[in-house]
Amino acid sequence: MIQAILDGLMSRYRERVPDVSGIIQAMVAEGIIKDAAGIENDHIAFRTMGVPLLGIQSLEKIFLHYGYQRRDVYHFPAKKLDAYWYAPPEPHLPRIFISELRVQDLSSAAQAIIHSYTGEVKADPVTTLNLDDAAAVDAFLHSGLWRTPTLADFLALSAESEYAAWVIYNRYYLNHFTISVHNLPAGYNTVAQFNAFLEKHGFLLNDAGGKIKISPDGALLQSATVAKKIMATFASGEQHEIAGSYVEFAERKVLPAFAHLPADQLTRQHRREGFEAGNADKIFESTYSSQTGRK
Ligand code: OOG
Ligand code: NI
Repeated sequence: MIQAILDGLMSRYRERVPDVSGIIQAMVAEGIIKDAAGIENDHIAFRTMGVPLLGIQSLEKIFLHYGYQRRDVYHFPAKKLDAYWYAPPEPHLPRIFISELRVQDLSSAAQAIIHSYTGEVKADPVTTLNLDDAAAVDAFLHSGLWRTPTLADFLALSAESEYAAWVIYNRYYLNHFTISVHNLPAGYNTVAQFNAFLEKHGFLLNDAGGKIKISPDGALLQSATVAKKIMATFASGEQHEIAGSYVEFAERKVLPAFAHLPADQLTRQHRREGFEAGNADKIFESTYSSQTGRK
């Protein structure tokens, strides 16, 4: 069951990212929702290493197996990333966004560090998984694909690609889930209003390119918290604080063709779909030190 896999991802993520429970509690306390079940999850996101046996082509097999469909590709030349989004088989399930580091575009020193870890993977690990066994898939998503990195390797990668360093330590841990704001009660159903609510409660928002990331068509608005630091234990026991995961917020406006529909008839298909490279480019920075180092 895809639901069991998604639940497993969300439970690990809630444990690692205190902002998740913090935001849900603040929403309940303010009367925005009755409980966590009142939140619509717009999408979840993963990061991967773009090497032959791993990357998007490997991880996506899990979700394709469960009926997700690959949609648009996005390129991030400056960050050396590519990404796809996947449409869910049923409208109550979250979309999925999977990005991949263009490892071959890094310096030879950084590539050598990455390959020293990813080289431990001798076959595409998803091809040997029984994808119908949700418990096996859950265990796979939360187990090491390669040995625990050294702090020196982590820091060397960070200097060149903070994304690379994030993945070498965090692997397939959920990078974020996304609260859909457009179906929330009036007063909270725009990203601008929801951001004001979050800041009133002390949550720190990613301000790269502005706190609200807006697609050129004006119909997809996104914001995100800044990832909190987690204490990471590296090889031989060294401890160092690194960026964990974050929470995102999305507002999808009703498409002009459906503007006449009454609010209670609106469903996902009437709203702006997909993602936006310009928005995503800034959202990635929620785990970058330019954001995590802010006060
Ligand atoms: C993903 C950033 C992009 C979106 O919704 O456009 C994104 C990441 O930080 O890995 O989440
Ligand atoms: Ni996102």
